[in-house]
Amino acid sequence: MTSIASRVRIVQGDITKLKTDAIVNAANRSLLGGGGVDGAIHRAAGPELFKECRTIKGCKTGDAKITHGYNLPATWIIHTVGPNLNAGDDKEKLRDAYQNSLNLAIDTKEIKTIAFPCISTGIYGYPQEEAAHIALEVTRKTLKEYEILEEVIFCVFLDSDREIYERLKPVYFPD
Ligand code: AR6
Repeated sequence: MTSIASRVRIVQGDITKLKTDAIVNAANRSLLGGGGVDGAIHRAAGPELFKECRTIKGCKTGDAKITHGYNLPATWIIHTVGPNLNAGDDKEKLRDAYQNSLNLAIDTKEIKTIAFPCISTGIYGYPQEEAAHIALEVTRKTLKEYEILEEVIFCVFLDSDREIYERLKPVYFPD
């Protein structure tokens, strides 16, 4: 069996360029688009994504919903809603957002590679390092349990997040 550490990768840049089976969107409860990574994903995927999102009727904080990727190189988009700390949401919902996104990927059977942005750490105001601990911990537990997931990518955008993930990855995933 391949080691768990070899199934985790940190990539810095624009998540809309990644050719994974699925990318995760840090959306809001309406699922109708917004700023940040959500805006970038809707722009890159094209108007068909908005049409499909309209049929879903939203997503609760901590839940995850799946759509096609349309014009993206990724086949699927898993939309999740992290807690908005600026609105007083429960911090624990970030764990749910990661876990439910991974569960949905596993349930679809055909998703073997998935990329996450740093959910909630932009407009929603979650402290970056604390969020990274949650992302890495949930991912470690899930990769141990489900071999079907071949690769989880943490797609960091900011230099500060790259530094955090590169420092913490060996703590959670020693070679
Ligand atoms: N690729 C990867 N990461 C990105 C990209 C990109 N193209 N663009 C920004 N990021 P945010 P949130 C990073 O604010 O805090 C939206 O309006 C960004 O630097 O996008 O969960 C939604 O509709 C940061 O590290 O998401 C919601 O209303 C991370 O993505 C709200 O923002 C998350 O920042 C969600 O806020």
